Amino acid sequence: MGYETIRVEKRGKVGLITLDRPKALNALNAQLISELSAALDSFETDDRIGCIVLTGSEKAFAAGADIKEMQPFDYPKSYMSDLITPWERVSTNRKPIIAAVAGYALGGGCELAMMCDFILAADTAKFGQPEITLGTMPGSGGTQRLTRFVGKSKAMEMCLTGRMMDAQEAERSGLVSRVVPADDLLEEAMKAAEKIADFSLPVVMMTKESVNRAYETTLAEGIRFERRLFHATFGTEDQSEGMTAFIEKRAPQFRNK
Ligand code: CO8
Repeated sequence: MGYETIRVEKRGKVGLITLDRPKALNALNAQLISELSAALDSFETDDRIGCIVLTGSEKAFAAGADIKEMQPFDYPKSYMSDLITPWERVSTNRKPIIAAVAGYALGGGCELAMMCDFILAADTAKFGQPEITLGTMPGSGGTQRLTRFVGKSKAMEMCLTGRMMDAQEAERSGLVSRVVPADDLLEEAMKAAEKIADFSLPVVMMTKESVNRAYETTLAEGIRFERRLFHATFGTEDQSEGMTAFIEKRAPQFRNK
């Protein structure tokens, strides 16, 4: 499929998606979200892909939802157009997605990064929910996910003032997993993705599902859910191979079964 707003590549077992609307700082319009959803769907169903990296440009991961597209909307149009639902394909994808963020990740851009499984940030990254400055508010999970990442006080301050946080603050407050020099961002993201893609895919997917469950349930239910999946890993050939390889002091050859 030909894409106009993203670039899509397969690099070995890693699917790489680059947001590509440079003139609009990768503002997320309906076309981009639709293309992103299609690319994610194709990687999700591709057995050869074990992990996905989502990135932007040096200047912007994404500077938010496309303000020019939204500006003429009234309430019925905003409600009926259902612009936000397609974004959910990012958070419902069953394979791991790493957001590699350099430059601005604002509004919907920050929300998009937070829908991924973890965020690797360049030292140039800037995160923020500036919707309040436009007379609106986060609409794609910002008030919910940011609060879970950084806690109420910081999330509230960011959503109410529109202040940006830099990469160091984002790491300190748990929004990003790691900060790396901007020049190394893609290489570091690819290294992490290749590592994940070399593990057992069903076990990787179960692990992702289990960590995500922590956000949606009580501790007791989450522990029970984890235990069921832990037991399920013993139904895979890969668990047998992984443990046998350890005992035989060799590298495991996972077969994704
Ligand atoms: N939408 C549309 N165009 C944008 C956006 C955007 N979010 N951000 C930047 N652009 C465009 C600019 O209009 C400009 O285009 P042009 O050259 O045609 O005027 C071009 O990108 C370059 O931008 P700037 O000249 O402003 O670049 P600067 O380096 O001076 O500034 C900033 C960079 C600080 C990032 C600045 O562009 C900015 O403040 N952008 C807007 C940030 C923002 O408010 N984001 C939140 C948007 S609202 C949102 O995300 C709601 C999400 C809810 C879910 C949505 C579901 C649809």
